[in-house]
Amino acid sequence: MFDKILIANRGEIALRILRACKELGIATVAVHSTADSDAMHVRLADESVCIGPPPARESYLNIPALLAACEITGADAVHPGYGFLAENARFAEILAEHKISFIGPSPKHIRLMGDKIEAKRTAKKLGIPVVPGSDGGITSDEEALRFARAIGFPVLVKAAAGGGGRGMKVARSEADLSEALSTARSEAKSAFGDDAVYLEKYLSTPRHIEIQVLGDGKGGAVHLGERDCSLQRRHQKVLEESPSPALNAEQRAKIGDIVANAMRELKYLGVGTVEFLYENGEFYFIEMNTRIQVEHPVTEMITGIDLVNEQIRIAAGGAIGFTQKDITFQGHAIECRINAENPATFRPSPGRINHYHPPGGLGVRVDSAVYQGYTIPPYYDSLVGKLIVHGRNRNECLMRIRRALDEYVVDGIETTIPLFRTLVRNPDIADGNYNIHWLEHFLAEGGLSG
Ligand code: MV4
Repeated sequence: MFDKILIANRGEIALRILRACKELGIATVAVHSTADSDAMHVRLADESVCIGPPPARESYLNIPALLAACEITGADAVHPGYGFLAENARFAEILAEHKISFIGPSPKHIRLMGDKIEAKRTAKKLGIPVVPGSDGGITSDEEALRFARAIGFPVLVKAAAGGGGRGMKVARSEADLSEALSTARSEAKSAFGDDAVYLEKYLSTPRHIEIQVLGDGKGGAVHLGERDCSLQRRHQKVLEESPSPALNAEQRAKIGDIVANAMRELKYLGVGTVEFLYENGEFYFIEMNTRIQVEHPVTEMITGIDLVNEQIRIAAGGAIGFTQKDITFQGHAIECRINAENPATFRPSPGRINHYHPPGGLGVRVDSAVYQGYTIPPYYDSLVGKLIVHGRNRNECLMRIRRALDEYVVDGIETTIPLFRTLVRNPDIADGNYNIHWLEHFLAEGGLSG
C-alpha cells in the first residue's frame, strides 16, 4: 500500500480523496495555488505545498511543480481527482518515469479513450453497442455523403479529440453536410489542434445513461450499475440519479455484463465510466471516461461501495474488494450539483459565504469543501457542493431531497439551490419523464421565472 498520496486537485474532490486516504491510514499531501491558501483541503491534509499562482495552467496543471511537490514531500502516489490532469496520459507516463504511482488507468488506456474514434472502434470490437456511423475518420465530402446516405439523415459530425459536446455539428440533410464537416473540422482544429472528425447517426431525444465499472488491471472487472445523467445544461450535468427511471433490472444486468466483459478483455485498471445514449430501448456507446466522476457518490449511495478506496487499493496492486454477485443495488439516490451562479441566468457568483448551513438527517450527504466565512475564488469551477440523497425508493428520495434543499442555507453568494427546489417538484422530473433536451427546453420556456 502507498505511504503518502499527493492529491493533485482542489475543492470537494480533494476532500473526498483525503477522507478515503485517512480511512486507509495513508498520509496526505495537499497542493494549492496562491488563491487556495485558505481552502479546506489544505487545512485537512497532513502537509501542503503551494504550487503556483491562481491560473490553473500555472498551478493545478503545472506538471513540473507537481513533481517537485512529490519530491519534497516523498509522496509515492498521486491522485488526480477529476478535471485538471485526470485524463492526461502524458502526466501518468511522467509520474511512472519518476517511480510515482498514478492512481488511475494505464497511460495506454487513457490515450485510447481520449481519441473518440479509437474509443468507439475498441468498444465495437469488444461487443459494446455503438451509434451507427463512419467507424473511423472521414477524409472527404464524398466519403461523408456515402456514410450519411447509408445511415440516414440527420447525422452528427463529431471531433475525434472532442468529447463533452465540443466540436459537434448536426447535418439535417445532404445540403448541410459539407458545411457541417468544414465547420466541425475548423472548430476541432482550433480547440484541440486536431481536425479529425467522424460521422454518426443523430439520435433526436435520447437519455444519457452511463455505466460505472471497476477493473483490477489483470482481467477482473465488475460493473456498479448505471447513472442517469440526462439533466444537463450546455453539456454540464445538473442532476444525476441511480437507478435510471428508464431501466429495469434485466436491462441493467444485460448492459452491465456487456460492459464488465469488455473491461475484462481490455484488462482495464481502476474506475471508469462508459457513457451511452439510450433511445427506444437501445443503448449506444458514445465515450468512456477514465477518471473518478463528479457524480460517483450516487453509485456509492446505492451500492455502499467506497469508489475512491477501491481506486487507491487497486492502484497499489490490490484486488477489487468484492465480486459481481456481492454487488446489490439498494433504493434510490439523487445528486444535485450546486453551483455559485445566479439560478436564472447562470452568471458565476464567486465571493464570501457569510452564512452556511448544510442539510443533514437520514440519507443526506453533502460533499463540499466550503465553510462559513470562506471566499469562493473566481478562477476555478463554480461548484459549491453536491447534495446527495438516498431513499428506499425514488419517491422517498424525492421527498427527502425536497426537504434537504429547503434546509440548505448559503448566504452571501448566489447559488443554484432555488433552481433545484423547483426542479425536484416538477411533474416531469417526479415522473422520471425527461431526456437530454428537457432542461434546455424548460429554461428556454422561462425556467425559474416562467
Ligand atoms: C450525440 C447526440 C445525438 N446523437 N450523438 C454531446 C456530448 C457528447 N458527449 C455526446 N453528445 C451527444 N452525442 C449522437 N449520435 C447528442 C448529444 C448531446 C448530449 C448528450 C448527452 C447529454 C447531453 C447532450 C446534449 C446535447 C447533445
